[in-house]
Amino acid sequence: MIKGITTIRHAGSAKEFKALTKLFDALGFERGTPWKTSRGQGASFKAPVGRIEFVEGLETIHANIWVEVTDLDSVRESLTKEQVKVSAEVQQTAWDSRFVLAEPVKGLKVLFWQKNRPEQGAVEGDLNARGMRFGVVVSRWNSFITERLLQGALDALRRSGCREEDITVVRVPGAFEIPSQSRTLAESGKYDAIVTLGCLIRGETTHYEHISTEVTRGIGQSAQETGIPHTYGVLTCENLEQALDRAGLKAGNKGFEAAISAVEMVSLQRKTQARTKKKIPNKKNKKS
Ligand code: DLZ
Repeated sequence: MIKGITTIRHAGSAKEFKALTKLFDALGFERGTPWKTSRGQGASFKAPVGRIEFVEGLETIHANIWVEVTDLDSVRESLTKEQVKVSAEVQQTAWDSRFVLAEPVKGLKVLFWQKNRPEQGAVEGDLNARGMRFGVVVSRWNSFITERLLQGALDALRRSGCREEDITVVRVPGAFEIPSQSRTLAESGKYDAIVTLGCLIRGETTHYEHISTEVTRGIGQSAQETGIPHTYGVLTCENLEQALDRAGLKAGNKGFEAAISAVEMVSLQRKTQARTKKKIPNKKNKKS
């Protein structure tokens, strides 16, 4: 019976509405369908998990909007970048978490919190693409399909907070040319990840097996040898119908998925690199 939960806040003015939507866009929230009438406007933001919680007792609530995050420190940085007022700095709670309290517009407080010990202690990438740079290599062969993959990929990057100027789209003739261009972009050092998009259709492609094997191997090799994450949005299909399904109809859009995976991989790469970085011994403290 129950379909979802929406918590609604009045932004106050159009200026404050703009400030709130700008912040939530920057944090990588997925947008819902907006509305605008002569009486006003609404902007909705989706989260992977929603819940409503009633509280009783002495616990301080701080804000009516609580957003659970996986990387509180990045959120704190975004608040500074977005020049959002922070009413209470990052602090520990009595219930094994940390929070920061923001006031994006006067009188409207948003509490961001993170569990100190996330489930299973796994290292995971986030989906906030702000400040990340992407190379997108897309083939023109079967452009009817690959242009849809490209639209899906761009949509995913923008929704994740990536700026237009941080995305470079490179078009190549066919899938066979994807690996070499991907490698050129990866080696340039200008991109955090490469998204590859193409479409091979068995029934219409001579040497289908050879081309698809070579493309997959080439993209994998470029990723391994450059250390830059590459994600795979190259469709290998039996027929046009299957390709259409994977380019935005029944089976989602593989371009969107490849781009989202790229965002996650960049974030993950940064986290694992930070964890595995060798500590440089401090000479001053070294006993001779
Ligand atoms: C030649 C060819 C064929 C037959 N089929 C496809 C296809 O289904 N999808 C695709 O992306 N590219 C195809 N190509 C083109 C090759 O990938 C390559 O661009 C050309 O052989 C030039 O090197």
